[in-house]
Amino acid sequence: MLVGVRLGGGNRAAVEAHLDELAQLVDTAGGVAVARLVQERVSPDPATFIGRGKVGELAELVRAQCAALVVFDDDLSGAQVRHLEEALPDEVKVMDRAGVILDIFALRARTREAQTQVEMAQLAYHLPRLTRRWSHLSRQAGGIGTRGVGETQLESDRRLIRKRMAILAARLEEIERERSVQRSRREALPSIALVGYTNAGKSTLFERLTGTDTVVEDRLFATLDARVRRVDLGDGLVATVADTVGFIRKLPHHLVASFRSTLAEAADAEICVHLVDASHPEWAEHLRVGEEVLESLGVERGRSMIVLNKVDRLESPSAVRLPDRPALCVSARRGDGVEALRAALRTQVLDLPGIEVLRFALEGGQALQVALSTEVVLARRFSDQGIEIIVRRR
Ligand SMILES: Nc1nc2c(ncn2[C@@H]2O[C@H](COP(=O)(O)OP(=O)(O)OP(=O)(O)O)[C@@H](O)[C@H]2O)c(=O)[nH]1
Ligand SMILES: [Mg+2]
Repeated sequence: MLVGVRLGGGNRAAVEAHLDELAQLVDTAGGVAVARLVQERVSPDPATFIGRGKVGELAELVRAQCAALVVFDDDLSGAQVRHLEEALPDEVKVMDRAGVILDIFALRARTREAQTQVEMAQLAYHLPRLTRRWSHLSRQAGGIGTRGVGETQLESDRRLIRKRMAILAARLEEIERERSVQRSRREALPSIALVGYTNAGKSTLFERLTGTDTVVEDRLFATLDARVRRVDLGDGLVATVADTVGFIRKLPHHLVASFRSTLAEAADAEICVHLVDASHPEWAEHLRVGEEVLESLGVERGRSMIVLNKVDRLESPSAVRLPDRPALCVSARRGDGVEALRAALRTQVLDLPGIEVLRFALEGGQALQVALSTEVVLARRFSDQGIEIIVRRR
């Protein structure tokens, strides 16, 4: 059962679009959405989010549909989850969007880095929600005098979680150090990151640009780890390109914090290619969410380049247009526009600070030798006129 709330006279279509996406998330997590309930309220009810009356209606629907799980599109507090579970038939669980996203991340995490980040995010998510009393104890003693026992148990649970989180934090710090060592080894090469909303086609484009096989799926969050490969930008000019974890609206903050080392790949890139699925009805919101995340990562506008993907699905390419900026249009799947993108990236790289193109006559031996030995050479090209090298000065 999916539950959405239209707060303060918000847009009904937007609530439905968010629930469509929530249904997709539930599907990715291995569930099936059987029905949805939308409630209108001025503000959320502190105890049940949707209000007592609506909870009765929800319980009826859950019973009628034999639903096992109720997912709210908005964040719920620990107390709200508890109140809702009490009011619903036994065994029915209540979760929010963040809980589903975490579940997907846990399913997808493969590397040690991703697993550590996911576990950290899960503990951070569960810590404030750890409010249940030990029901077997309170039932035995009729609830009287068990308060102390329950609280003690809860306290020791919390202590255990905090201890585990400290261990994970240390491990993540170590992983982050490793990553930054790797990054500094690659430092001489210009760095490009592919970023954007989940399912925008980042991995497909990564594959196109680098010629490697990657996991491409019509699923949310197919990629959880940042992967970095070399990319040829034409005429032998090389850079690194990173495929990254996708963004989504209402991405929980603790999750962003836990995924810092993965997202650092985007934050540190000299050029961010912000990929947007132009065939998605909500593309404009995806673009906005992406820009927000990039801003929170400290990526300035000048460093990012918007690229509209999946144009093969559009009836006319002019159907999607950005009001204030030019954007390249590509089809990562079919390959249209990818070479133009490569050329645009090449131009951007040549514009980066410290990058210079040096030309030497064929017999310009000495000066060329000096340049080759003192600069980082990114590309060299021979022609009738002489030798051209692209260097990066430090
Ligand atoms: N029609 C069409 N489909 C595309 C295009 N590019 C990617 N797709 C499809 O879109 C889906 C998602 O592609 P991915 O490359 O996995 O997307 P992603 O951005 O890496 O997604 P996450 O890793 O989940 O964030 C796949 O089914 C792709 O085949 C395109 O240019 N046109
Ligand atoms: Mg991907």
